Amino acid sequence: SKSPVRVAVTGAAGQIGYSLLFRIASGEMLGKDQPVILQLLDLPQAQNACKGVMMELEDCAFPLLAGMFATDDPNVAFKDADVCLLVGARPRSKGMERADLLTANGAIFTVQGKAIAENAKEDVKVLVVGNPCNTNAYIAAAAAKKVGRTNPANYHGMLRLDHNRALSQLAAKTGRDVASLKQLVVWGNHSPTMYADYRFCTSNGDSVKALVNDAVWNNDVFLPTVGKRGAAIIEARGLSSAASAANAAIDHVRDWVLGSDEWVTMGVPSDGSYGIPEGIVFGFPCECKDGGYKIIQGLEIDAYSQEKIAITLKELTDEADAVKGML
Ligand code: NAX
Repeated sequence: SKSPVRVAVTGAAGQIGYSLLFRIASGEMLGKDQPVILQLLDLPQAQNACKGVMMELEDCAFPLLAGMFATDDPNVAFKDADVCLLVGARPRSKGMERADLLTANGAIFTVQGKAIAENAKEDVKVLVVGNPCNTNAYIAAAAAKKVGRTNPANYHGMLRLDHNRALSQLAAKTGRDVASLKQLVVWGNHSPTMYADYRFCTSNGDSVKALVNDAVWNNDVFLPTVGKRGAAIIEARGLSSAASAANAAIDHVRDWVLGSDEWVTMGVPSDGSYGIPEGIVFGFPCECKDGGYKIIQGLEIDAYSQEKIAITLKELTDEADAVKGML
């Protein structure tokens, strides 16, 4: 049988953690034949809650769960990790400015990026879920780069929830099965500025753009619905998206590790593709194979798309500027 893979999860006592850990332990992320060891990181005041989560994990008697521990020390949590899911982050409190939020998270993700680079496996795969996830991933990658060892291209931000949200909206609009929809892209930042782009999307060989055939719906309904979905969930549920965010994290890592025949949207450090400045963590269409990923090249960017991409990019370069002093 396979030797266990070490998965570190931060913010393990939080609501996304509660939806995530059980699915990882049951094999939904890395495969039904892949044992896992869970390495949970959370703040000192959340250690008791982590204990409770571990008791429940025990009580599931998952055959694939080969071990687990909880800690408040990033150096311990990331030790020999193969996959790191960075879910814990500083939420925006009342009256907190965006700049304060960025620096508060900058402090967390410089520490964690360094701890990962110093302790995890050299080929570690890192997915940042905690918001602002693109810039947090950018910060972690920058901190990791100073240490060396790990691959800066393996520090990702999560755009998959936006991708999945867009897929469901398109399935409802076209009346097609969600599974039939291929080649969707969500460009940019995990924020309301993201640009979900179905110009290349097909359903059983038919163009989804032609099926929709409604530029007003695209601009006035589809993009705002996907972009503001997080806020709509908070409004309805009284809590932010958790199970769907955990599901998206599992999708992202599963496709990255096990490969995917389809395009998937990943927030990855730009290599300069599509004119996005190098290093900016940006939603791109990607192909995953042999444990790696490649940005799909050569897609035509029309004037409307150029404008949308410029808006979401501007937000990210502003965020990068705001944290420059910390890197
Ligand atoms: P919760 O507040 O339920 O849980 C967060 C957990 O993180 C808490 O247990 C807290 O103690 C812990 N934590 C805080 N700082 C930490 C640190 N420095 N090290 C380790 N643990 C730390 O939040 P939850 O609903 O689970 O959301 C977690 C994060 O995901 C938030 O930043 C949220 O904004 C973000 N989201 C990202 C999404 C995405 O698509 N990228 C969608 C869902 C979600 O909004």
